[in-house]
Amino acid sequence: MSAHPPSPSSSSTGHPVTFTRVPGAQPPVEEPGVRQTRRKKTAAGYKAIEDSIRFGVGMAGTKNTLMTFPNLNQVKGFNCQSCAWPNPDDDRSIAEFCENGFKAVSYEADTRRLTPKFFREHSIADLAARSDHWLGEQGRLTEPLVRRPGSTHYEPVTWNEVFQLMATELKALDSPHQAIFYTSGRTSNETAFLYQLFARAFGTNNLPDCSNMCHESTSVAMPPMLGIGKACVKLQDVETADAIFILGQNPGTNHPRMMTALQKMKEAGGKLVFVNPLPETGAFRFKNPQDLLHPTRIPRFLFGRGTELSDMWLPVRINGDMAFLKGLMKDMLEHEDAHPGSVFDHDFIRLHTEGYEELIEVLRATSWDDILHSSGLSRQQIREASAIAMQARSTVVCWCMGLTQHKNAVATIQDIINFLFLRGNIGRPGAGPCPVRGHSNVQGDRTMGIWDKADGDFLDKLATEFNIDPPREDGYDTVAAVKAMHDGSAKFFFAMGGNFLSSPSDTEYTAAALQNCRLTAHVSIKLNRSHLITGQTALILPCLGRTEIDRQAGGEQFQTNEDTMGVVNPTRGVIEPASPHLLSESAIVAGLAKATLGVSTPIDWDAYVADYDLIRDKIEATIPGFPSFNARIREGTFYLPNPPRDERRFETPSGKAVFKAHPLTRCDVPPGHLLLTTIRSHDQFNTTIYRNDDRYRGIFNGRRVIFMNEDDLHDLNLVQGQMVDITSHFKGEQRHAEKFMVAPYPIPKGCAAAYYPETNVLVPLDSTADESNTPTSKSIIITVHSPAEQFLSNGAVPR
Ligand SMILES: Nc1nc2c(c(=O)[nH]1)N[C@H]1C(S)=C(S)[C@@H](COP(=O)(O)OP(=O)(O)OC[C@H]3O[C@@H](n4cnc5c(=O)[nH]c(N)nc54)[C@H](O)[C@@H]3O)O[C@H]1N2
Ligand SMILES: Nc1nc2c(c(=O)[nH]1)N[C@H]1C(S)=C(S)[C@@H](COP(=O)(O)OP(=O)(O)OC[C@H]3O[C@@H](n4cnc5c(=O)[nH]c(N)nc54)[C@H](O)[C@@H]3O)O[C@H]1N2
Ligand SMILES: [Mo]
Repeated sequence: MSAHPPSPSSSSTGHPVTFTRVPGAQPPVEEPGVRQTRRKKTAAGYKAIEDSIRFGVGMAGTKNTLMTFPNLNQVKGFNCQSCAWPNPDDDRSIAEFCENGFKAVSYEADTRRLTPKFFREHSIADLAARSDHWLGEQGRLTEPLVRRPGSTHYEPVTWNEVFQLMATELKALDSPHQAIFYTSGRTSNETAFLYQLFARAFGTNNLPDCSNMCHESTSVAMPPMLGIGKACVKLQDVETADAIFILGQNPGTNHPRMMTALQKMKEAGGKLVFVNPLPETGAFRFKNPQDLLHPTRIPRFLFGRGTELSDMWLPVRINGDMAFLKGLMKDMLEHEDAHPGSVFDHDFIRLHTEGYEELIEVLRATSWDDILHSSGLSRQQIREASAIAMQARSTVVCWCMGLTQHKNAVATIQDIINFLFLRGNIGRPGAGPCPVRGHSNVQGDRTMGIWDKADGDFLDKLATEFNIDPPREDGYDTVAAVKAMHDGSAKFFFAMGGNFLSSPSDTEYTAAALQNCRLTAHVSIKLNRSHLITGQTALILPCLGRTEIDRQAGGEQFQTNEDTMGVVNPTRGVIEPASPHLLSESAIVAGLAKATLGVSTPIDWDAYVADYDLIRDKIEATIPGFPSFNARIREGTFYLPNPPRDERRFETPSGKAVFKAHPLTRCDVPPGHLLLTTIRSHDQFNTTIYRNDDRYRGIFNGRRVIFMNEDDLHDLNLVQGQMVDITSHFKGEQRHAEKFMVAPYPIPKGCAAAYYPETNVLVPLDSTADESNTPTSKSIIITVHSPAEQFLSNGAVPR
């Protein structure tokens, strides 16, 4: 099976990419009037409480709100569906959640229902013309739905027919590799394990997941250096670090509970360096609503100005992080040269690492001119950041999508690890790499074997444990899956959650790919755009959410998740399911597996669904780190083993931590062009749009906004509030997105930012990170022009 079929439009150079637009593939352009006001200077505070309650009660009602929140992130309750930030090991607060967790839970615990009448009244085309926000507002799915070939509407269908339909299609394929099984990172460990087992028993490793678009660059960068692709810190290390560097992450919006840890770190005297093209509100001042739960801290919340977080904000150019990291290390090297032994941890380097000399050679060869040009920072800014790094006895580096979604992402992340190695910042308190994962169980899903790569040892174990013959060739990742559907080499698409139309790059191309399938099926809790751009036959399969009680033949079940620090947590729903027709995700996998594989495999799918303990026993038997899984999880949470963190041991081929030296990649943007990064607003979870606001950045009532530097506005003859179209440029191809409001913003000159998923149409499918194949959603070369203007084919904008 070829993993990389031809590119979308490799034949066309120098011309706009002429995709026929698929109606409804992109969110509609018409929006109420968008408004820009002043950006906020303090994160959270009263407004966070007020907003959460208003949104939460409005959506989930008082009863569901009162039933869910006391149980959220409690050991006997359920885990938040929002981000993967960990809970404290002990001493959990009675309100262990944040504003955006509140929104995520309420969104699921919605009291509104999608009835058969709704689907009779709304054709698929009608639904596709609505906004993403509107789709989510219509309530929970209540029964399985089918769109039969040629039909304009979805209609109810029985679960039995659902499984028969899918099994018939799967059995009719010429090869198992014509089927694709996608996963979004909300799926539990138990479902993920069963799901990958089914895909492999069926005969394919086509298991793309949201991780391919997310932290894949991290998962590729870290193992060759550390022997593991996960964070090597515990929550306590973040709270007690002497210095924390945060690169390419907006914790105030996307991991708000991380702010409590940063507050503790600051109160203990730590320093925070925030590296980001944007002055994100959450990085500066934080008023912690949790303070209201501690009598001694209430006055601080009521009368204080909030905790000052960042000691330094470095407004790096988009994708200037590698240059910054090289500058940081080069400055440290200059001090080390002047006073040998004063900066680097030579004992650690000698005893535990290899590749040091090569790194030093690269640092010496990298010029300050290149560093300053590419980073967009001054020598003085780098000097000050380096002083913080050199004074700190322990340093943690956190990063997220601002680093992973660039062409050179893997090499940049490897420079973070190089930086940490130089001062032995690994395997000791308050120190280490901290990639912050996005989806609440995306890390667990990968641990469970959701991976398009064929991992020989794991497949051997599956073969022995289940008496199956799993395929040994790599499958499709997300980008390869889109291409395979587009060129017809894949015909069956199944998604365990997520929004496969709106999350990947090149929306119009992805839409055509999905439409090219014989069957598309989505397991989901609510409607989203992927359900509306379908294959010949389409299925929507409604499942239980994490808030809901999961009753099976063997009684009430609980499941487990793994957070970004490798802690396995139990999660147990507390409210009645939204409808009696919902199945658990595991039951859906089992139904599909039974109908497809029949008695051809010796796996008793019904038994696993009746009692998830049996799935956990199999996880224990096949995946390292889960001894006595069922017993331990009943006692609470536990950490998965992490050799670099726990023992300074590195499971690399040489047993050493490995420095990786790369020359600095310059990122030059042609004159008249800008570099665009795509970001999340404060009121969305990925493609789920809670509301059309972005309070911290001062944007209200709309999402089609492009943040630009004042100087660029001036150079391009643009003014605040003006509507512009955006064109992206890649290898001579052009892609277009219409009607964005110009919003002047403190972002480095030459850089721009706009929201995802509205701008995914601009990201070329072939523009991916080296090695990890992650779409480069954070560096897109664009031009902007007012709609009336005729723009020139070379991309230059007429004055
Ligand atoms: N409420 C909420 N929580 C979420 C999510 C959500 O959508 N909403 N999504 C979840 C998921 S799946 C993920 S992966 C995470 C995402 O969490 P983040 O990575 O924080 O999300 P993004 O909005 O993509 O933000 C990237 C940040 O990097 C900055 N940035 C952009 N380009 C660059 C660059 O070149 N260099 C640097 N240094 N910075 C850059 C942006 O200004 C922004 O602050 O959050 C998770 N949590
Ligand atoms: N341009 C651009 N593109 C990006 C990114 C970016 O920063 N910029 N970020 C990328 C990243 S980091 C990620 S992780 C991906 C996200 O990609 P996905 O994970 O595919 O997308 P989500 O929007 O998180 O999926 C939301 C859908 O999941 C369904 N859902 C919610 N809860 C459940 C549940 O309990 N069970 C099931 N079965 N379904 C449920 C809902 O129907 C909801 O519509 O997008 C990527 N795409
Ligand atoms: Mo993500």
